[in-house]
Amino acid sequence: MDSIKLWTEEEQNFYGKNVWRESTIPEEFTEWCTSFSGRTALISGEEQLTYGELYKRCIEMSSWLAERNVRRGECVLLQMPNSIGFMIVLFAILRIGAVPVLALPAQRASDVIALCALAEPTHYIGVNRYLSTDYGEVTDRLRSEQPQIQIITFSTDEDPDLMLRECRSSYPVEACHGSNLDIALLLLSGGTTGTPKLIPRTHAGYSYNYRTMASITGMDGDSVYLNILPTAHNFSLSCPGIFGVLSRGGKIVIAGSGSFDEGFELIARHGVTITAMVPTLARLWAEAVEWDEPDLSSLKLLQVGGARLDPSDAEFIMKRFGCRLQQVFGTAEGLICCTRPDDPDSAVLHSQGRPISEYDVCRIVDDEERDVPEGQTGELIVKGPYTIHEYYRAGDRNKGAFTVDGYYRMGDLVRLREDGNFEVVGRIKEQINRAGEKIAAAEVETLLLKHPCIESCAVVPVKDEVLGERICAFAIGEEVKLNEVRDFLMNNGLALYKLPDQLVFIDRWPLTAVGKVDKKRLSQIGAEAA
Ligand code: OOB
Repeated sequence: MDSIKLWTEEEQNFYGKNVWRESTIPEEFTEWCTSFSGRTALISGEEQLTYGELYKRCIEMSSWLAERNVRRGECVLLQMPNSIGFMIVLFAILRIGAVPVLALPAQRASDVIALCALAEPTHYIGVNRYLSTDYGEVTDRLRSEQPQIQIITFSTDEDPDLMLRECRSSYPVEACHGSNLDIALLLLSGGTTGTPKLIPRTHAGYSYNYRTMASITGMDGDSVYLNILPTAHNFSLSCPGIFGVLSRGGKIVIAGSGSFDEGFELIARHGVTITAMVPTLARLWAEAVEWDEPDLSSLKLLQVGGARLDPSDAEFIMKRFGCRLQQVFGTAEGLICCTRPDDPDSAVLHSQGRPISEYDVCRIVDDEERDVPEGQTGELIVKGPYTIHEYYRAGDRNKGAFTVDGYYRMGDLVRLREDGNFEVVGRIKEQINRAGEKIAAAEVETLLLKHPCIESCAVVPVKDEVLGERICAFAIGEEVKLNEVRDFLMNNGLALYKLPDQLVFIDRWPLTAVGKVDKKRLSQIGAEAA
């Protein structure tokens, strides 16, 4: 592993005394498994594992991996679908003190190759196939382009829960006792295309992240968390996600897919109390509630985050699920904001919440990094006890992403409301620059959703010879003509220069690996459609 830029010495002393724990994540894992030994930790299909059993399986797996040369301080690229096996392998790698690089199951060969070139892992650990995805192309290309990487693939054919029963060994491994400021894992940054960026999260910072979220969401031994989003994503791994729930002795139910029929059944069967979704999925499930009439009475908290949630969708989702909604606005780089379960509806429906830690230092700034006047919109920049100071091996690419005094630039345009919560107005890059006029995609989207024929929409820039960028609106719903939509928007007070230049109806959204609407892909489709 290369070393990374950390907090200043002064910050480290302060956080070390007041904020962080001294332990590493695998040490905490051992504590959880010991304290909650007899309780159920994981459920997938018909399989169940207690904390004690999970611990035993992790130790066996770490011996098995160590025998195959997985070593402390080396990177291991891990790409597995959500499963009990994924958790066993993840905790086994952590126990050895190797550093898992968490690729998402939906990432294809070219992404994996790029990640390997950057992280230089000694191993790739994956599966042969899952649902409709065959990972043969990934492993074939790795064999020819990165022959030094050892490939371990588990077969999912006979054992869909990836219980990996064969992976036992008596090879001795001691649990690694590293420093809490070592890199625990490398997460992928949200960017969908181009060279990937790797996010080095330390044990101290990551553990603080999931422990704080576990306490805000009130996790305890009675909590039952339904894991739907890819486990490798920060939202479902630590907000509170898998780590946060396990740290309190709760149960994790692993869904095999994102489908609502399976999800509703699991919620009713296991008495699920909390789950996390992206807005597109939450809306879909909320619609299905009407005809499926599921029993969702056990559900206490529905977390929605990862992308903008329109207030009218938020209201619809909260009503249909019949439980508290929590908006989570966070990033794999660190900062997590959320509304609190006891916040009034006005905050839960209309804002994206506030930082989870009193030690998060957030500023809203203009192009010249000056703080904007109160209540004005600007870019959110942040530093604090769990936000990174640089990407792993990014060299000059770190420059644009951090300020000279160590703040991470979120790239999001936000406004601080009077109640102390942030409202995310858009992404800096989601501004459309139409002949020099800047248009926030979100403003047009909010008005478009008021149109009776439009169920959901996304507004993106499309390269244009005359305008530089034109405004392209994508919609799902009943087809209407561009002119009618423009008239409608104008009547609703939208400025003339913000009216869409192009309107494209589509059947379903192209999605990124975690299930957010893929706006880059939409820009391409818009260019091709013209
Ligand atoms: C989460 O993390 P990433 O790293 O995949 O993406 C971060 C970006 C943010 O900078 C923001 O642009 C967007 O995703 N975002 C939201 C949002 N939550 C994330 N935009 C509007 N409203 C929200 N609620 O996406 C992530 C990580 C941990 C918890 C939740 C989400």
